[in-house]
Amino acid sequence: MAGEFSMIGSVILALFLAGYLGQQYLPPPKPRVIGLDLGTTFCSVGVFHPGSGVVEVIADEEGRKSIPSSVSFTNTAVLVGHEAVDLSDINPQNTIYDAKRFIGKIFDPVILKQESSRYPFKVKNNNGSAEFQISTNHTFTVSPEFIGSRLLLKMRKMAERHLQVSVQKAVISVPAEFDERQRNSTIRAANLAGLEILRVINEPTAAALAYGLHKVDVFNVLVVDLGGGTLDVSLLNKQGGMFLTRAMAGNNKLGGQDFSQRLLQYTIKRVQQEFGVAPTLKEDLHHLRQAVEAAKINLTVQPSVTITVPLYLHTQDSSDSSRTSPPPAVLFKTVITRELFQELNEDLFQKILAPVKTVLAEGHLEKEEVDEIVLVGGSTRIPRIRKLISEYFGKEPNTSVDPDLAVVTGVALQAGIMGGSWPLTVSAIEIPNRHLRKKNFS
Ligand SMILES: *[C@@H]1O[C@H](CO)[C@@H](O)[C@H](O)[C@H]1NC(C)=O
Ligand SMILES: *[C@@H]1O[C@H](CO)[C@@H](O)[C@H](O)[C@H]1NC(C)=O
Ligand SMILES: *[C@@H]1O[C@H](CO)[C@@H](O)[C@H](O)[C@H]1NC(C)=O
Ligand SMILES: *[C@@H]1O[C@H](CO)[C@@H](O)[C@H](O)[C@H]1NC(C)=O
Ligand SMILES: CC(=O)N[C@H]1CO[C@H](CO)[C@@H](O)[C@@H]1O
Repeated sequence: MAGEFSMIGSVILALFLAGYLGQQYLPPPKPRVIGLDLGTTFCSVGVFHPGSGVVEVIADEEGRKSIPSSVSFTNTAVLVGHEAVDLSDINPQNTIYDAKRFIGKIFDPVILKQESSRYPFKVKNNNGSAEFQISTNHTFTVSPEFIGSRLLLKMRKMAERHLQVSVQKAVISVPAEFDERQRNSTIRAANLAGLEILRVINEPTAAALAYGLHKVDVFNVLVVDLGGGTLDVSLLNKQGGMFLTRAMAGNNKLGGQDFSQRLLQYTIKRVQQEFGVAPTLKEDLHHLRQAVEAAKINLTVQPSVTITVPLYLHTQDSSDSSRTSPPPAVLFKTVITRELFQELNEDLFQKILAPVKTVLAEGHLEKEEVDEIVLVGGSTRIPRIRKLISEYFGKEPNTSVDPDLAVVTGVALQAGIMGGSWPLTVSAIEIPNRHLRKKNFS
């Protein structure tokens, strides 16, 4: 009898060993849950690889890890991301962007009208909800959820192509200020893209996860998220492995677009000084805008850049239609230094500190009590902005993760946790709190 038992024991031991060795030598399972960052201006998708513990942000066919949050409708197709942006100049009324500003929100009719006036496409009021009117060879309306679903579908496809498995589950991030309705609408957008959402997490929490702050000994974390058009500042408390949002403040009308706009105004003035005529042609303004945008990005790593833009500048001879379009009339060339860029924007940069001070006051914290500062969003690459924040706190912010990918990196980690991927055992839940409101400075 004893022999029989020990034989069963050996078999169990052998099976156990085989399982253990198998785990060591078999390829690790593929991620089944993806992490989605559906941003106002860009979206990304990431996964956590079980086994290696590596977070991978998935690139498109061209190697780009962020997709512009734009969807363009033509007679024959619905284009998404970069392809939609390429059409924004020739098909502006049917190229929708910034849909996240409208998703799940009930608007006062006057406010919605004001908001709509900022866009080249038509925003309609459907009993308080925003809808976009599309006019291709027929006229129809689409919801912000529908726009979101096309973006999410594109990211799902990118993940499936890359992983070579079908994906049906995801974790998604939303701004901390999103209410239940906005969260539900975001989930609906994902459902329309064939995705089940296992968890919705706040963007600042995701950024903190990206820095591994759930694993280290910190208590107060300040997250500054400065994107293309909005600033969000959040104060998080970590209690155990969990993050609690203590306070939020921001500015819905401050971001990279404003800094570019200042530079554009400056170049327009320079063109007028040099050639005696202001650039008013659409093409000229488009090329100046592109040059200024590139210069702004370059100035984050270089002390100065030279921009060179061919301009037509002809405005008076539009009556003479017999001539075919002439070559550009002049070559505008100018040097832009980092100092100049800073001078042009210093008052805007200073505005960043107002919501920072507000969240500290609301959280009853002195600035010295902030343990870590996390920077998120492309505009936090601007050296002057980093300096402003580090001087205010007297310590360096956490910047080692690409600020454009910090949120998606954290969401992918959470997706790994939800997918039960070894070796992640930490639970980084966040405590939702309904009564918090974001203070806005715009
Ligand atoms: C719109 O035009 C495309 C081709 O130009 C055609 O395939 C499509 O059926 C048209 N749709 C409507 C509603 O007319
Ligand atoms: C409009 O919204 C209100 C409340 O938000 C609701 O009671 C009403 O039924 C809605 N009307 C339509 C036509 O959807
Ligand atoms: C959001 O969705 C949940 C679950 O489907 C539902 O119980 C809740 O009433 C919804 N809330 C709003 C504001 O739509
Ligand atoms: C931007 O910087 C890169 C090098 O970092 C350089 O190759 C490129 O020409 C620069 N672009 C402009 C517009 O100055
Ligand atoms: C300035 C800086 O890099 N601070 C922190 C960033 O986050 C990690 C935690 O992952 C800390 O160890 C760093 O000190």
